[in-house]
Amino acid sequence: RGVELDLRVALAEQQFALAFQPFLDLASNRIAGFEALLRWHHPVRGVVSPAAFVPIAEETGMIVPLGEWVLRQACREAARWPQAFRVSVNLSPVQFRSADIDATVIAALREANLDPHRLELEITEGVLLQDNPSTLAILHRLKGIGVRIAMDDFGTGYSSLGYLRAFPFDKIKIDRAFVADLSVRTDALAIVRAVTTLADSLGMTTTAEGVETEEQLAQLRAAGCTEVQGYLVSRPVAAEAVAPMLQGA
Ligand code: G
Ligand code: G
Ligand code: NA
Ligand code: MN
Repeated sequence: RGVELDLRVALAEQQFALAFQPFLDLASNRIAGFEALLRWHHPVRGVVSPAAFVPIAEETGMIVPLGEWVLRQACREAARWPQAFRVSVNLSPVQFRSADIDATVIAALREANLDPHRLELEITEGVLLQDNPSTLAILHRLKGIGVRIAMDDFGTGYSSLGYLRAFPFDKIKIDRAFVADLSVRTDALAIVRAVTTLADSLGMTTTAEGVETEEQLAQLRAAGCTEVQGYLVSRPVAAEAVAPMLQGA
């Protein structure tokens, strides 16, 4: 397929880049880390969102080399930051199905000389849905060396509660759909409160995604969220913009 070839060429010709979006710790009001978000700087189409090409990369298997590039690049960038912030990397379920993802992660950490405690992997319940017995072993192995594991897009799937029991996540990312609903539906706040309480009792932290207004921030603070992420704090920025942002922080 044309797109698969495009992706191969793009990887070879270094058309991919990472954008970084900070998350803010609400207790200290300080940046706690950055999520790495993949961008394709297409020579004709301009900047292409991962929503447009990750599904194709998954279908064709290109997500394996592409995901490896993301891991290595994110670790390399984080190692150059002036302070030891965390870096979060999104992993596709397909990366667990093929390839030894744990070896890839460990190699990326070693190559960048990055402390494993600074790396966080964001997985969706799709990873656990595959019912692959090696998935849990891989997650436990990575957690064992200090890598943090976050459940992404929490609340959007079918049986997220079951997945929380299947693996001891360090962090739950509350999907931005719930945050968007905070101003329009009173039950959204009840749901966020329930998730933060649940996370607390399971020894996990929470990050609310897609925070755009001061009102949402105040509600999330009152609900006991650990961290927030969203346009209110910052849009995703280019790698070169991370260090200047930290100097101002
Ligand atoms: O940054 P943006 O809102 O365009 O991201 C759209 C979607 O692409 C989000 O669901 C995000 O999690 C996903 N995404 C961003 N970067 C990566 C990546 O490096 N790997 C994978 N698998 N998904 C990513
Ligand atoms: O699925 P995931 O949570 O990884 O998606 C991350 C995506 O959400 C990124 O593509 C990013 O651009 C987008 N995003 C980040 N902050 C906000 C926000 O405050 N509002 C909205 N609408 N999208 C956001
Ligand atoms: Na994510
Ligand atoms: Mn998410």
